[in-house]
Amino acid sequence: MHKEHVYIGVGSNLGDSYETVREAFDALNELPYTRLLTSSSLYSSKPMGPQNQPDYVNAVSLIETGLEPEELLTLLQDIELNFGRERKGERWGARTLDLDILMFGSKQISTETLTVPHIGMAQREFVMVPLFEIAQTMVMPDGKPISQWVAKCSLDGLKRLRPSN
Ligand code: 5RY
Ligand code: CA
Ligand code: CA
Repeated sequence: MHKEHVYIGVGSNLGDSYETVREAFDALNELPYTRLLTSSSLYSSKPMGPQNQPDYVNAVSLIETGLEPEELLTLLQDIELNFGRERKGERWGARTLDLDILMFGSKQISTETLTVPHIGMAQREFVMVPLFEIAQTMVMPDGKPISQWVAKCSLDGLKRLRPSN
């Protein structure tokens, strides 16, 4: 089967976010035609966008999958719902779990439901720092090495969390 490497952004800021992110890694590994290759450390991060919400726990995972992008998106949304995500209140509000497709091989996708590479990821330190941990030689969609983007990130508000086991 044809398989692609896909980077997934993981975030949580409701409930036991540390535990939720760890369990989300397991859920990714249990997707059909998919295995989890590696995950970054977990990071605590100050909210970007609306500020009146709890700090986030963020991480990035790398999976290998035979799923098509739209199939993967649907299954990621199912996982979010299984973790109790509710869609209500303001845009970009607090959530128990958020799973974003950051990169899907070298595909560029622009549909009603899915934009890949993920818009704005290069400006979000809570994406770029964990991504750099697991993909130090990645070339970004603009052709520049990831190290150049990470160097521009403001790191205040981002803390690497100590592994709990
Ligand atoms: C900006 C606006 C909206 C950045 C900006 C969003 C997370 C954004 C978050 C997360 C942290 C959101 C999307 N300028 N903050 N804010 N972690 N998601 N720290 O996962 F990301 S809402
Ligand atoms: Ca997100
Ligand atoms: Ca999302």
